[in-house]
Amino acid sequence: MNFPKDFLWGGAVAANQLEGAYLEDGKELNVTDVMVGIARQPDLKWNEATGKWEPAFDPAKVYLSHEGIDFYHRYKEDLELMAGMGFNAFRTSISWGRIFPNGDEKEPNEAGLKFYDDLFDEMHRLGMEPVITLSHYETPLHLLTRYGGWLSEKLIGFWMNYVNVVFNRYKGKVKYYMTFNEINNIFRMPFAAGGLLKIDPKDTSRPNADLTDREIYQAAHYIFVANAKTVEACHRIDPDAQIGCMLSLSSIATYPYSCNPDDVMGALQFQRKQKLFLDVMCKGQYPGYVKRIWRENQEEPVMQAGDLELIRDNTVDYIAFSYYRSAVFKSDGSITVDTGGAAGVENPYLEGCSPEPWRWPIDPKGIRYVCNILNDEYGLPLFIVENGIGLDENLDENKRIADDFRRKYVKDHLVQVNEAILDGCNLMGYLYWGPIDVVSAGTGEMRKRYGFVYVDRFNDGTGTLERVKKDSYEWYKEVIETNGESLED
Ligand code: BGP
Repeated sequence: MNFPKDFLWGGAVAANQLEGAYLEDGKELNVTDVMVGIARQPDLKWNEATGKWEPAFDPAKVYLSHEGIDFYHRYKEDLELMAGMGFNAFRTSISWGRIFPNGDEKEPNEAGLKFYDDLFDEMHRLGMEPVITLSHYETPLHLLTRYGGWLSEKLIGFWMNYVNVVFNRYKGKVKYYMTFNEINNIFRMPFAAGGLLKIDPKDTSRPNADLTDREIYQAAHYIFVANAKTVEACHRIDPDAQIGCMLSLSSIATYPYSCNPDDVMGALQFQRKQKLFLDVMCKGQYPGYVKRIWRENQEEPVMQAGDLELIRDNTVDYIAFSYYRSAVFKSDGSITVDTGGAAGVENPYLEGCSPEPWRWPIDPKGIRYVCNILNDEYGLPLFIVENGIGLDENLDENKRIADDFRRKYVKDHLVQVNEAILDGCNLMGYLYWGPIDVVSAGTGEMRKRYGFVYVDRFNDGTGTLERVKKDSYEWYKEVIETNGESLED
């Protein structure tokens, strides 16, 4: 095994999926607070009188993220459990709304800042490097209902207030930042992943019913400008910190179904929908293929003088990404995107998929493939900040969970990560997604469990919140302890 000595081993979570305390210590609603699953519709209704979208909580739904796994109050216990596996890195996000509850205040909320101060101190005490996402589906709701979110250029200013406060406050405490989690999901999940809401809709049947691609390209441009300004601010305020983009890159492993040139070209065009984000944030320029789309569909975003130079001069330090599965593109088949990446036609060459009802294909070699493509095309350090498997699990009569399926999934993927390192990829680390059971991003449920640690909470909101180590806990611990050598067994 060839994992570097300083390899970052650990796990990743996001504030909105585990903190809970959704209205505590000054925090107001954010985008995920008004939905059960980001792949679904937000619970908002149009108020004709005020001409605004308003929260419309559905009494028939359980909003599990409101309490999460109560990490806000139990983080010390949970971090101890993570440290128990030997983590030297732990990824979480700062919930923007804890720092600026509505997003447009002038002054930050001290209680929110203090929470993350204490959290990061605790991580350091336990020997874990904080790896921090600045925005993980946590845009304050007010910014959407009042301004339209990132459809408005004003968001750049509100965002910069937030990140400037963060960089100054946590200077020296956080070495690894990422800007916008999986921002390439903006087309598929514009509300939660993109932070977009049309505030003067022609169709009020549902939020964003008449959102156009042109509008999304415009919002993406504002986000690219914000990304570049954030990179500049981070480097200036805290020169010892590194800042990366964070993208869902499973879909880089979108294979052509056959050697039919339509399948091959189609797969390439599909990959480019993701590569666009890499090209702008890593190479500092819009690629020709997107300019053609804009030209042919009148979708070119409006840009301010200096935007392109700013983007060119402030590219990210590393590529952080998630990888869950690969997909197959067939020119006459269908292909969709969700939190796991793309889902096209079935790949008969894979060993299988995760059990019902999710059935995510399992393709360990895909992670090596993605690392190699990224290394060849961008030459930047790579950080795998999400990879994992969600399973429906219950404690047996001995209060045990024998999750061999998970162990095999992680082992097979890590073996391929090792291959990628041998191939010459510069891998910074591997953070397993959801080392403790959290609320699922895509479906908003607890039943889809990723953890090495089980949390006693169920889809109906019941449960004691007790934490129990699964069998994989000791196994992952050994992998980390031996810096991957134990994977050879
Ligand atoms: C990624 C998200 C995570 C996450 C993971 C698994 O897209 O960044 O927040 O939860 O996917 O997805 P899910 O929770 O839908 O199974």
